[in-house]
Amino acid sequence: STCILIGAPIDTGQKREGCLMGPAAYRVAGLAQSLSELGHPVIDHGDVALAELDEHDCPNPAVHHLAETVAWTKALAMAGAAAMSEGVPIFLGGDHSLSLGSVAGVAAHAAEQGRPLFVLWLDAHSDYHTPLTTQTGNLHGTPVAYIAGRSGFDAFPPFPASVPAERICLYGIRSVDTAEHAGLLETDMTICDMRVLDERGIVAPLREFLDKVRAENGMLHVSLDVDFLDPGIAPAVGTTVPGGTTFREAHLVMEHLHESGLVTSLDLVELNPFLDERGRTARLMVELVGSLMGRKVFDRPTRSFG
Ligand code: DIR
Ligand code: MN
Ligand code: MN
Ligand code: MN
Repeated sequence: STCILIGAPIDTGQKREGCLMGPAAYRVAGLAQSLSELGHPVIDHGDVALAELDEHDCPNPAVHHLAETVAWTKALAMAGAAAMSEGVPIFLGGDHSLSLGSVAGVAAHAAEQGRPLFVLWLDAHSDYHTPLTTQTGNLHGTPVAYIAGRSGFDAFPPFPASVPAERICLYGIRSVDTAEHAGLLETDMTICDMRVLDERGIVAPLREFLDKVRAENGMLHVSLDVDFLDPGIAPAVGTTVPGGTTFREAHLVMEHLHESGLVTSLDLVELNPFLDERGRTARLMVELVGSLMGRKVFDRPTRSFG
């Protein structure tokens, strides 16, 4: 399938600078070439630019960069919806606030097609805050709530077609704030936290979710946060959490996603190249996208990881 690269150099969803270099790092790490080698045509739309900002107030004084985040959400939703009719959009972040927009665009497209959208959230965090519950004020911690149709997003465009919680799967989580936890307990979201994956293995719960997507002829959006991976293999992220997925677990997830044939869009988020070790994390992410797009272990060319 044709891969549509959409750069989203956004770093206002959290407080550490550097994520805005993410799209450039993926390009330098050879994402487009890797996809071409696998036989996928690649169209790189370059980086999305922001239109001017509108003023927005938020009752929660902790929230910062609300106007920027709303503007990014609108711009990325437009770019995402358009890219869905060209191929498989791959959003190059940028912090995870980009998913407020990417998934909104994808959801609008799915609704137009009359197909249910499913979301697989590969992350250490549940990102289920609203602008009213967040204590850090970092809006990268909110996209799952927006996608699921939680209230508190008054400054944002109404989410096009909320994704019912049963169609969202949080995978690999191991850091959940109190307010998120309370909110999640009221939903039917599929929550495969790290304990579940330790006990059941990385494949079985994923297969169950993919079976649901297939049974409903769904579209599948995958949101891959760098901190899904263990910090030992992926240090270039602002919010490392110990106990993440290993190199092979992460590749295995990607390989199963490829074999499912279900993935229709992808976010790559939270890479902070300023924290990287000679592009090590960026290259790992590019390798993971390779597995998601069809590279087999047996075909894998010899490559060194720094
Ligand atoms: C954290 C979110 N729970 C917060 N952290 C994230 O700031 O609300 N890190 N999403 O990737
Ligand atoms: Mn800032
Ligand atoms: Mn996240
Ligand atoms: Mn995270």
